[in-house]
Amino acid sequence: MTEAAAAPQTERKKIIFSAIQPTGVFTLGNYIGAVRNWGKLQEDYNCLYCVADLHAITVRQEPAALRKRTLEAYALLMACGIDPERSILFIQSHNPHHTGMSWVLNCFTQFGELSRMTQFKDKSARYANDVNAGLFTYPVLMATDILLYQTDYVPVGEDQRQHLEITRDIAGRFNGVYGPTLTLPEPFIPKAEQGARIMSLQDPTKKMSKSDPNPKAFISILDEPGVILKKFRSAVTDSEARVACAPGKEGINNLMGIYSVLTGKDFAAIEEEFAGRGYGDFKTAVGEAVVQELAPVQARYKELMADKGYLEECYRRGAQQAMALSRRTIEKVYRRVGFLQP
Ligand code: ATP
Ligand code: LTN
Repeated sequence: MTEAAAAPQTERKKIIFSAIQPTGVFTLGNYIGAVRNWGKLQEDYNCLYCVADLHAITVRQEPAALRKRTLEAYALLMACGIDPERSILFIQSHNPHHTGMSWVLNCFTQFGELSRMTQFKDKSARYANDVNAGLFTYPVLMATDILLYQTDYVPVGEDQRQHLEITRDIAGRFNGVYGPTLTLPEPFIPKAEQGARIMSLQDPTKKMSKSDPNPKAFISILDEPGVILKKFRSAVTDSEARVACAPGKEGINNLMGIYSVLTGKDFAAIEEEFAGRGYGDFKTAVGEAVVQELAPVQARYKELMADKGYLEECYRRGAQQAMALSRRTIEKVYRRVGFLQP
């Protein structure tokens, strides 16, 4: 018996899994709500992170652009602190177990429960001319991503909570029929004041999204400093000119949230810092904090993109590592449902 196998269960590091779609350069919302936290978890957990290209084609993508964005997303994850030596960092379509197991789990998911997913309702309204079956079964593929690796925790933004709930329902249903097979994951969602939901700069009642047609609505993490400052200056706020947390001040509250996460100051300290000062000063301060935070990410990204050979080496290794782990689960699942061994 190896030492690792002899170690008591309690000493096993818990498993973390998360993913992001290569549908555009990450926004400040993706960064604060999700990706920024992923690097920090590498110390205490066994982490797997993936670029969800299979999910991205639920909305029509131009092939050359998808290829380019997938590599960029991979490099961006590394630039945001994910170390492929410490985590398994891979591209979803490189591990065929995702599509294989997803079919099985489709057969354990009800039409009714998929119809209730708010992301499906939003996206089918937005892309009304292409409400394809992949968009509908998107949550099943996401559940597969998570369950294939016997994940304990899934760090995501608030908008993904419902998808985590359906993942647990699917796993519970499968285990109910066949006995314990799949680990039920828990969400890891930052507290509201720690950026679980960063809002659009042009409509603070909507979440900031990288596929928003209006680029003024989001900060891309590769935006130049001048662009970042300009976007914050034109952020929609209110006419009261008072930096404070209150209903009807969603725009200001969103900016306070961003500033708070990046500076570590709480809302009371921020109100005090900007008491009696106009929104202009506040918006500039928020913009400067964002510029400062993103400078090292942007520098690292440039270095990485200049060495495609290294990126390729990393994603190839990541795919092998991911496959080695997921093989155990998919083989077990296939056996349990009654597939004859090949
Ligand atoms: P798209 O616009 O293409 O649907 P998206 O910007 O919503 O994409 P995803 O790839 O769906 O981003 O999400 C990646 C991660 O970022 C998820 O964990 C998600 O919860 C988180 N996230 C996305 N938008 C925000 C936001 N505005 N605030 C906080 N977290 C967010
Ligand atoms: N649907 C997610 C991206 C995603 C994901 C996952 C997140 C795909 N597979 C598995 C966590 C775990 C989104 O953020 N839109």
